[in-house]
Amino acid sequence: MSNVRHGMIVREQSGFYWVEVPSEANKVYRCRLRGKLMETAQTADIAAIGDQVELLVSENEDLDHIGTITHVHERQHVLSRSVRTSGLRGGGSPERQQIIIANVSQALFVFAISQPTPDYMMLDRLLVTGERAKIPNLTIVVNKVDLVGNNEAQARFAPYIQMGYPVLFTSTVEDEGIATLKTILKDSISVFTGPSGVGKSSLLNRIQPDLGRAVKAVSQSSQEGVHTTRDSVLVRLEEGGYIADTPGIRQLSIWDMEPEELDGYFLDIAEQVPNCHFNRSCKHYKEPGCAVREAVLAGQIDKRRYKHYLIMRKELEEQLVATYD
Ligand SMILES: Nc1nc2c(ncn2[C@@H]2O[C@H](COP(=O)(O)OP(=O)(O)OP(=O)(O)O)[C@@H](O)[C@H]2O)c(=O)[nH]1
Ligand SMILES: [Mg+2]
Ligand SMILES: [Zn+2]
Repeated sequence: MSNVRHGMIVREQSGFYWVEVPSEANKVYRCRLRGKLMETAQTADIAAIGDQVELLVSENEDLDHIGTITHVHERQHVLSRSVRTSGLRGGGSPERQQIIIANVSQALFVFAISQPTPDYMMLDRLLVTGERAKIPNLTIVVNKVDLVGNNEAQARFAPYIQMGYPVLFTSTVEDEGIATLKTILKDSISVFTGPSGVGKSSLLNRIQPDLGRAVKAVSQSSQEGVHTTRDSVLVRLEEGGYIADTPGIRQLSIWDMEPEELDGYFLDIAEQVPNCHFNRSCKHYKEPGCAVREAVLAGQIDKRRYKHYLIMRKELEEQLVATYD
């Protein structure tokens, strides 16, 4: 019998990959990457959770792993971010693509309404990343609504509701929104991502109580998360589908984007671009006849969103300049 198998990476930690093999009743093998895969300088992670892979299972019991990943299949819909690198790891480039999850069909961006206060800049970066990656479904989850109440929570996320993003309000302590969340997750491959301490692991424990994902209180002094989750895991749901729990994000940089693309990924801004006088080249800074700026001044586009657009656009332009250093 051939010992080549086909499976999906369901967990990743410290250079090990756990691969689930459907043809063997979802048996999981702990694997390393074949040396050859790592030889060439890479601008992206070689393997990540959600990847479809070929693996070779070893008979040698003495190894610290029992499988070797020999091939990683081409990916669709990758949720990723850019990380700075030095030396060869980035294939000579100062940035590398770190893959949060491969082959994902739905991303849930999780924030807390309080403790920690929502990081709207990170939310806007995640939305841009998700739009750029063409992930079919993007949902915003606002957790810990027990701390401020539903009305207040809805008011704070109004710009996102208005843009048409599904915004789900949840509380793991009051069991709010959990049933809806289960319905949303059913039969798709989804990921929870967002800052530390917002309750990603707590939500997962609520959805599937036998999991026992580690959960820790936010820091008393800073009200921020303490980075409890260290591994990335894809959990198979009893109702069908998979959901990934990932470590809280500290910083998010956009991967591989031209400055001119950015306005297309801000849905509220994109809507106005055709009305700009110089619509093809308008940066929406101070150009005459800029419909975006007019919409901001008229209160149709949220000021904070516009500011975030300006900040990100500037960053992308600086990155472009830096490529000629
Ligand atoms: N009040 C309130 N607290 C919550 C809720 N959900 C989670 N928490 C608390 O928030 C803290 C952080 O929860 P975690 O589930 O560890 O957060 P996380 O997003 O997984 O954090 P990292 O793993 O560090 O990225 C814990 O003390 C939870 O008990 C909620 O709905 N309401
Ligand atoms: Mg966690
Ligand atoms: Zn404009």
